[in-house]
Parts: sequence; C-alpha cells; structure tokens
Amino acid sequence: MNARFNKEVDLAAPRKVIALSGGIGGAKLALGLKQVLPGGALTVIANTGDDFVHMGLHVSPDIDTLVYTLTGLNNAQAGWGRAGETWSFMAAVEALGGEAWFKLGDGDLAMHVLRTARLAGGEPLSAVTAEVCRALDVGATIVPMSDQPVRTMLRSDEGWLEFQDYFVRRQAAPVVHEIIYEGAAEAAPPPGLCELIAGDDVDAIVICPSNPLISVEPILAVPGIRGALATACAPVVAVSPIIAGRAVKGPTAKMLHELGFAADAATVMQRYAGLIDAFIADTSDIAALEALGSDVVLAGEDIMMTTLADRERVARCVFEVAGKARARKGTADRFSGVA
Ligand code: FO1
Repeated sequence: MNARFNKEVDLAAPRKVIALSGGIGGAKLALGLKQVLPGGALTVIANTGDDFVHMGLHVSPDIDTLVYTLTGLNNAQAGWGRAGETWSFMAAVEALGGEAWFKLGDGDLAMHVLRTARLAGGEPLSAVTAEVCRALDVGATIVPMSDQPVRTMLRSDEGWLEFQDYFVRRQAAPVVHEIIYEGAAEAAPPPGLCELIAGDDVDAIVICPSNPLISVEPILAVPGIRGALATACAPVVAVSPIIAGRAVKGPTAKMLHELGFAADAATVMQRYAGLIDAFIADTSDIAALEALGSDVVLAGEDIMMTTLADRERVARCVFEVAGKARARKGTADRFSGVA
C-alpha cells in the first residue's frame, strides 16, 4: 500500500496518469484513459515478457497492440495486429515451407523489421518505441517495462515453453504448473521510469484489466517497479480482468485454476495486495470482495468494455475511485512527510 499520497493533484481533471498494461484487455482501458485525458497525459508501461525473436525479427506483441489500439489501426476482431491487413508475406513464407503458426501481416511486418533494425543499430527498445509513438501520433507515451530482455516461460505438462509457443502455437492448451520471468532479476526499468512513477505530480496509477500472471506480474518483476508503485504518491487503482469467474478474453481463468487459485476477481485483488489502494470489479463480483474485509476501496462497475463509450466510462470510474481512495486514506499517515 502506498506510504503517502500527494496533495496537489486534481482527480476531476487529471493531467498525469500512468497505466500498466499487457495486450488487448489492458489496451482497451488504455484507450479509454487516453480519450478522457488531455493529450499527452497518459504513459503506459507495457509488458515485454511476451516478446520474442521470430524469423529473425524482434516482435513486441503488447507494445504493438497498444500502439495499434491507441491509434485506431488495430484489428478489433482479432485483438492483435492491424485492421485491413494483407498477408502476401505470410503466403510467400508458407510457399517456401517456412513457419506459419505466428502470423505477421504485411503492414505489421514493417513494425518488426524497423524495430529489429533499430535494435541491431544499438537503440534501446524504449527509444525505438518512443519513435514509433511519435511517427504514428499515438497521443500517449508507451514505455516498455525494460530495455533488457525478460521472457515469460511456462512449465507445463509439455515441459518448459516460451510464451508464444504456449499461447499461439499451442493455443494455451497445455496445463501450466509454474511461470517464471527469465532475465527479470538482471533487468532494469528504462531510465526515468521509477522516478516517473514516484512523482508527486502523478494523478493516478492504473493497473489495467490484463492477466496478472502473464501481463502485469512480469512488469512488477523488473527490479524497482514494484517498490516504486508500493511507495508512489499517487493512488494505485486496479481493474479486474475477471468477471463472474470468467476472463473477458484469453486464458486468465484457466491459468489461475491450473496454478491452484480460484479463478475470480478476489484472487486478482489479493495478488495486488500491498500495491493497490482501490479495486474496480464487475458489479456482480462486489459482494464477494466486500466479504473479504480488505481496506482497499472497492467499486462495482460494468467493466465489460465493448464500445468506445464503455472504455471511456470505465476510465472515468477509475478517476472517481482514485479520488475516493485519496479521500479515504489521505489523512494523517498518508500525508505524513509530505511538505
Ligand atoms: N496471436 C495469435 O493468436 N496468433 C497470431 O498469429 C499472432 C500473431 C501476432 C503477430 C504480431 C503481434 O504483435 C501479435 C500477434 N499475436 C498473435 C498476438 C500475441 O501473440 C498475443 O495476443 C499476446 O502476446 C498476448 O498479449
């Protein structure tokens, strides 16, 4: 839990907000946040535990899903890649007997080729990502959780699997026994990221409704980030990726279950214990959360984000709840030491 809150922020008109996100689930809320905030106010820390080198190309799926979603270039049906994509490259790869399980569209390919070339030229991933955000006028800052490689690895009934091998090639079918974030202990956040999180001008920090195990916790595993969040001046608000025992998208519920956890919003909230000041769950899950007697501020909302209006509504709810967290906890101990 945060040691203290800042006093100077205005949650009715937030100007500096940080979000942590994985792929499409988190990106939907990131878009809502961007829409209701003034231009440039949003920084999204992206999971890079899903990154891998495929056919010699550095692919950063969650960064790209965020870029495409925030610019409206995204393929909304698939939840990854670009809308109106063409597939000549993949067809040619297949004709040559190449690997076709991971699909790189023609437009998307440009992203991976440019990123790979710039990384090979010595630029860090954060700089390459910042250039992409500028070029595509993303209207928000996207920062990878680290410039060093961190790779999510899953021990399954089929042995140790790299993330995309598990997630895409095997369609998340293997039973998962253990998850590690290889390289996390040796990694560091990009320069300035922890200082940004700690800043007393930050209005709110949002943990988006992403899978805690494979999207948020890889970010928290990068040394310095968890500590910066736990002592941040701004209230930290998480939004549940689970509604009534089901993941909105993807294998979150299946993975929680296989690892011995109840696949519900309470498990997600408990995984963030010590970090969050408020938790937003679906209205149908609130009674079960209240029964836990946690001192985290709870809010029930329709968190299924189908339309852009839904995403903006949930984003506004985040700021309202952040305000409540500040009001409830922002006395005596929370303000002690703040000049
Ligand atoms: N997901 C798939 O299910 N199948 C694919 O062929 C696929 C290709 C792909 C290419 C580029 C990219 O940035 C993402 C891609 N994804 C694909 C999505 C991605 O693997 C996952 O959704 C994320 O890693 C989980 O957040």
